Amino acid sequence: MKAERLVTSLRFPEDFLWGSAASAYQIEGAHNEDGKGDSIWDQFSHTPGNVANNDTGDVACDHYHRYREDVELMAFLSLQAYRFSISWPRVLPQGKGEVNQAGLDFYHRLVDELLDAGIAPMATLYMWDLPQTLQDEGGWANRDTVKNFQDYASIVYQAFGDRVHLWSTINEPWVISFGGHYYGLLAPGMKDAETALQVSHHLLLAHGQAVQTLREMGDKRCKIGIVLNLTPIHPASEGAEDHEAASRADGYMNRWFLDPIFAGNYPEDMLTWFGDKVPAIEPGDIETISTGIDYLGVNYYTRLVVEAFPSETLIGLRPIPVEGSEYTETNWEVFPQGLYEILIRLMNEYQPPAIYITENGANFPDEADETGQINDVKRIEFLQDHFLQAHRAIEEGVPLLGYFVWSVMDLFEWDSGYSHRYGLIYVNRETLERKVKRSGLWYKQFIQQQMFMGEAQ
Ligand code: GCO
Repeated sequence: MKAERLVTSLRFPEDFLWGSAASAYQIEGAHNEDGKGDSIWDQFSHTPGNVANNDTGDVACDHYHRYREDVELMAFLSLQAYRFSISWPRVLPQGKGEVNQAGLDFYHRLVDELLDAGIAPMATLYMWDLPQTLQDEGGWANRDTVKNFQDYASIVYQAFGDRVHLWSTINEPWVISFGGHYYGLLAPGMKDAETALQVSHHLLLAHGQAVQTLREMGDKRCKIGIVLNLTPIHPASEGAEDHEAASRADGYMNRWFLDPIFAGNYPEDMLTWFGDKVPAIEPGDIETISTGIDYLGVNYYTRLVVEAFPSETLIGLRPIPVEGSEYTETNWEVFPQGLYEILIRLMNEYQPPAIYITENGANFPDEADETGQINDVKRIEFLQDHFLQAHRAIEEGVPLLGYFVWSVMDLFEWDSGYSHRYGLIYVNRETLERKVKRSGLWYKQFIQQQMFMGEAQ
């Protein structure tokens, strides 16, 4: 590693929470066991051509059966918190109506195991796996799904609210809306801009209602927030058109979600830009969406540099590669200072009461060395560079309370299947055997010392 990265005196606040994350469909497997219903991801991945190598999450990391071993590994890594998601169709196979006790029981076992290991659970209610039965009725484009989500949320709070004190409602509404309903790359694989915008509104509404429901049912210890993927956007040139494009991209990816949550309105410039595609918004919706949250979860991976591109019909721009920059396998630019930029901006423009980095990580090709160790030095550098930026932001007053590295283990990476590895723990795809990578060992040492330990020391 480069010498300047070996900072040894950098301390984070005492009670800062260091964790790692994963999600139900990406690791659990057991896709049709113990009464679980199909989700849109079961259907999508079973349709040939949607996922690289036609991989599916049928088995994934088999975490459903191996959760004990996995929690042991998390404890070995000294994780203080673990962020996971609950599979809605495991709890409610039809999306509504009858509860599947066996599904709830899995999460009871997982939560108890985590607590026994001294690891704080952070549960996400929705990380993309809508029950297929609800998709058949229109999915998130149908306003009834909001009510069904609220019912599902109450069942889950009732079951776990005594032991899980950190909750998030919806994970990455931008990706669900546009990745799933406009670009068609993710489940349910639709390509319709109006539907995507309607979905975005319903997701935000579902979020607001789920916050209110938790508050009403409430164990006072519970903290609740939403998780947004936020992306700093920079113009490709000094030209006015590229500047406008960058501002539009920011409106589309960041402000479309931040403004209603924190300021109680959709951004004017985007309402004008989307024109007659703007979704149906009923009286009272915005008030619900802007119900106060306890924290904002930020998933940060990269920035985008964009140029005006009028033939792109929804937003009129396209991202361009940056010469000289390093890229991950996903083709995302490595840009640690973007994390600082986004955190400072949140503090200045939106004042969230608290922030967690709910995801940050990278996929690089992981190769074992001659002794069989997975020597993922690039991942260590990536994390260390991002931790430094988080630290800078804390020093400037950003109320950052914790950091979840994505991901705890190699997992099903959505449309890329198993071809992309993000884990601190390596998963052998043939045997499903786990092996802690060098980054995992580095993170363990970092958490224990709460400061950077240069590897060379
Ligand atoms: C999410 C993300 C993760 C991805 C990660 C790497 O839903 O929060 O999409 O599931 O695995 O962002 O691409």
